[in-house]
Amino acid sequence: PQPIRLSDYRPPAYLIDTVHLTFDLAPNTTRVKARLTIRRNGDHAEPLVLNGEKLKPISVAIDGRELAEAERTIDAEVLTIPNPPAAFELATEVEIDPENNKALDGLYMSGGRFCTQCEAEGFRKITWFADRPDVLARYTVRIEAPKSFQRLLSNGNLMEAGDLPGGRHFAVWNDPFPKPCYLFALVAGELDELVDSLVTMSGRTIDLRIYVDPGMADRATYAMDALKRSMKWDEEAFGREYDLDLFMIVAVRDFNFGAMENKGLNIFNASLLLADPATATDLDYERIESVVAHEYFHNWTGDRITCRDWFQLCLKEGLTVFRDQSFSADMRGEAVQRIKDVKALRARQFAEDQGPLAHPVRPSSYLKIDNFYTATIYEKGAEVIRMLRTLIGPELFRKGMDLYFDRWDGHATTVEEFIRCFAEVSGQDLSDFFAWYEQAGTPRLDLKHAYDAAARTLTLELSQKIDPTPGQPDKRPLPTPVRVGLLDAEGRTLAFQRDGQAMDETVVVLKDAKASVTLTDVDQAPVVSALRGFSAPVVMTTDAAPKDRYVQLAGDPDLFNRWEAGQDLARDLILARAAGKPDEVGEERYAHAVQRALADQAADPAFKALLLALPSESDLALARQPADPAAIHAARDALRQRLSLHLDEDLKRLHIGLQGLGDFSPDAASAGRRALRNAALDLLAANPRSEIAELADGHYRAALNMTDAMGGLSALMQIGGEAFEAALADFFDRWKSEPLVIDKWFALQARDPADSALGRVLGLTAHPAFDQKNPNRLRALVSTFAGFNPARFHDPSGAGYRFLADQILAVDGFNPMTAARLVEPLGGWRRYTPELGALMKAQLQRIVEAPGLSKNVYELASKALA
Ligand code: BAL
Ligand code: ZN
Repeated sequence: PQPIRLSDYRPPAYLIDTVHLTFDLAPNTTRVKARLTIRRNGDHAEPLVLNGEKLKPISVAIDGRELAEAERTIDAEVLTIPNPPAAFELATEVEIDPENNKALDGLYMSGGRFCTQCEAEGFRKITWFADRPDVLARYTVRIEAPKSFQRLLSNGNLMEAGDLPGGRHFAVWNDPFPKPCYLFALVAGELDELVDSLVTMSGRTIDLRIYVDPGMADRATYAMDALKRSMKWDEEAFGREYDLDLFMIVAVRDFNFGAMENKGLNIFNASLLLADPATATDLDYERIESVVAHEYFHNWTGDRITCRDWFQLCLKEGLTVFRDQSFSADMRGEAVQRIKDVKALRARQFAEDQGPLAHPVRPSSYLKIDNFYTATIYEKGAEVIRMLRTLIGPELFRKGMDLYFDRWDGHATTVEEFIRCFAEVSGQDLSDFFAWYEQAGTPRLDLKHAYDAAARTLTLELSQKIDPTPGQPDKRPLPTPVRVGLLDAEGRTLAFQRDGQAMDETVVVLKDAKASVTLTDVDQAPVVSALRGFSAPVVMTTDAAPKDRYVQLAGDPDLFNRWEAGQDLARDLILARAAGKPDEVGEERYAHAVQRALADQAADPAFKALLLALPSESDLALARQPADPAAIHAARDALRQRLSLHLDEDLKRLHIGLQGLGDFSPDAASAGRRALRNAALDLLAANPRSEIAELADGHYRAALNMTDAMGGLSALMQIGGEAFEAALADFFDRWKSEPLVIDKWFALQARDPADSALGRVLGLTAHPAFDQKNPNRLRALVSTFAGFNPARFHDPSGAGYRFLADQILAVDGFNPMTAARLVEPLGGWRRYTPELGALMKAQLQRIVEAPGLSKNVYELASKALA
């Protein structure tokens, strides 16, 4: 297959101004009539070429005249009309089969309801169209269906609705805002409705509606609350007001994405919308808040201003992630949010950057754009925006955003134009900064410091290096903001001067491969607290001694670096043990330092819960190569055991002291207390004794909410044995009619590091509740196993890899987009020991050679081998 390249971009040959669609809905034989007003874009004689896949043609007419077969050609991918007029109306009719659409893009059925997913290229499976983001049109949509499909929804405002003969009804929707077709949406079916409203900053009342499975409306109240907070926040933080009179969200169970920002009609994976204390964990609440915000924020950064082409995907995604992260930080606390965001970035994006699938935030070629909804485009894309704000300052950043909204509202644009807005308002030349979008790979920064006691100066020497990535052997230095503060030996802030100005903290911008900065008026040899708040997405090494890390862990006022110091210490101890050189004295010292940090009455429980968690096995595998997952697992477990022993009394005290009282509240402070209590239990379970098994069992059985039930079950899993098996059976029995809870049951077992767990996971694929066709269920078992159970996935027999490849090949037969997202864990094969790497590679080869493979899976598996 031929790749699509950014350098080949050409403006559309034809523009489409208005779209009238009529849907006659039937599960196997939906008829779609389209009337498009089309005009030639520029002076040329090119044919009209419209995308269309899996469409059964019924008719094609221009200005009311049916075209003869010789006047148009239809193949599996396009409709071509050689000599259309300069301006005309194209009328087409096609038939489609939503019921058998198991790829879940275009129009399909979930739980007996019709729904759509058009990003990136699903609209072409609904009707012939210029399926590219730079063709913006105004849509009117008429939906007709039997009345059993109770709600008939599409984008925009409802214009008309009523009954039709034969037990049928209709609705007509109009969206006054021009949009690309990937933002089109349609939903039809029986749904309950939660209704609310919001008065905007200009005094308009917006009707808010969330549609869910019958009987589930109560579970949408948190999402509604999150929506209203998001709408207010966007007004306050970015001056953005909602535009239509109506905003709707629909929850569906079968969905490839997490959620989708269709104009005025967001469609959500039910797992990211429905919550009540009994069935959702605090993490679910947190994600719902963040994803509701993310999709809402897309109304401005995505819908009103969209991408010129799919290479610009980060223009809307990185920016919108940055916006949702900022919202979550305001809702839940900046430091805790930042730590969680950085953990996610390192786990997914850093791994991507170190493997064969590394790509720039703005890639320059692809086979299937579906494969580029990646951590690099989303999370690293957000980091790039965060650096931009650090470099030019928050006021100029806001000015640049205002200019961007003013200049590009109603248009499709590029990352260059976005950056141009900030260059204009700041007067800075940002051309070097643009390399962050074009260059793949995680920069490695090194920091050395030298203190001159006589001169009272501190010199910081910074250098950067970026390893080659596929297709990019040579790298340029990237302008990198490094936020720096100094501490004295007791961890107190040490003031200093830079360029004659007194300060507590400064941002050093490393523009070239090396930089040197001298800070003056430094009273004593300091502890350097660098890269505060993780001011750039880099891997940093320093010449700091372990004692400096202990000072930071005890009291760095930058809470990110306080946490990071603990992680650095733990990582070094685990890697030393994994390499056969355990530092027992260091381990005791670390356990003692964690104990002191836990005793800090001023610290937030959510922060303490993060301090208690050791670096993940996947993070550790990235830190030293070739990685031996079994040795890492054993070494990490050993440090957990030592911590557990050392902190035994403290953990038990926390477990009792933080017991929930009164009604459940999902707020951040209450969630933080639950997180710490469950983290304490989790660590106690690392040193299993009968009293701890009883404690975990009691915790599970007394749980009044899903967070605690999962905490108890997970602790029991670590301990294993009959109590765990009984609780697991009890959990299934209690929740078997709740699909979102049963997903958790599958995911928990997929994470079990016990020796027997691989057999259990294989067995679960034959469980009556396992359903490969449902992406949530598939991901709960298969992605969780491959991504979060390194000890068992990397089984020396290769059985874990074979299991993943079997699943990829089976799912590729009906849902290539979701199958392709399972490939990544095999992609890191070069980072592992040669024996494991060879086994992983063999499975990739088996995948690539499989007959009838989709472009999606082929692209990722073949790149992983290259
Ligand atoms: N646009 C796809 C889903 C999301 O990022 O919001
Ligand atoms: Zn998004």
